[in-house]
Amino acid sequence: MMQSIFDQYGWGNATASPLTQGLINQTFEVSSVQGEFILQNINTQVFKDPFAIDHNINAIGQYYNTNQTDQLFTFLVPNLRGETLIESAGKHYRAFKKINGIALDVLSTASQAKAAANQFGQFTASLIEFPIAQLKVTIPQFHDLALRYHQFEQAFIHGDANRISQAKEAILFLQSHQAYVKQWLHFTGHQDAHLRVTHHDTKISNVLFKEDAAICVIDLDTTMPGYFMSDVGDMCRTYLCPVNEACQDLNQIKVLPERWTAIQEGYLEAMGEFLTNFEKDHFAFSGQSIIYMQALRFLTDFLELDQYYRVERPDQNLDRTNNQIQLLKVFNQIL
Ligand code: GN1
Ligand code: MG
Repeated sequence: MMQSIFDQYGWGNATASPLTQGLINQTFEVSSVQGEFILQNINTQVFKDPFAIDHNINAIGQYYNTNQTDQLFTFLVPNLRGETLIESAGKHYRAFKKINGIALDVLSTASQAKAAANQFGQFTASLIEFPIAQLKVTIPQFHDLALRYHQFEQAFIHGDANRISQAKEAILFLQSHQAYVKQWLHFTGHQDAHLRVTHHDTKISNVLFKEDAAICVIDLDTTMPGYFMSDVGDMCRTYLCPVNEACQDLNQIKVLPERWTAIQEGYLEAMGEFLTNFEKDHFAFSGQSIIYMQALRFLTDFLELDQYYRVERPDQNLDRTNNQIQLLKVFNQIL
């Protein structure tokens, strides 16, 4: 199976070992005579149109090739037929040239938070002049908080009855914070909120580090037009706390104020000149709304019997939900 894919790329004597950081796609590190590559099997349950992703990554890559030739970027590797997306036994694969760097699972310092925030900010800033209409929407309404709330409501009506009663407390908490949805709609409907090239998955493992420097953003599957809140919000969700979304011990969930300062400084250093005052006023709301959205999404999936996020045990999506709820609570305490 793997061999037939290697053959399509012309990789001789290749070996592949799995990388397990992502929750959606299957990822392998490939080592071959031709070099080191990242090979991914795209989850087409989640990404229904893998050609849209392929199109976006190539469009941005071409833009950099013309306008910013020194930009480090996850360029797609063509197979022997020149295709950057291939189908094999009903599955879709694509490969990247491996960039040397480390993907962290959690951060250990505020300076890493600043460096990552700055790198994601630079990504959007570097594409300010990119013709955004060229980007395809890879997941429709991906960060639409109103839709996420609606899906959550559907799940606690039609979802698994046992799980609904098991998750009662989390359901009540999320219902009682529904005001975030209204605030989100107020933001997105405002004339001073702008659509820009947005990554939509700015967790720490999606930026490569070399020592303490963030060198390159990776995983552009959800890069599409969006609001800065999506990126800054996901930074808050994943950089503020010393433990990540997998931690089940709620006592360890804390928000480190110096990380909150670091996110603002790092992001604004790159994006400050482009954001409107209205957008800047929504910095804290970015964190609140995206943490809230992630709690809704994990809980929805728990109630729907884990159809979306990969799990190793039955309560994992509920534990992830409770982790995110706790994070939201402690984040609100520092604001
Ligand atoms: C998913 O696959 P991964 O880990 O890059 C998800 C993100 C969530 C994240 C939570 C397409 O990202 O939105 O924030 O899990 N991506 C998609 O860990 O749903
Ligand atoms: Mg991702």
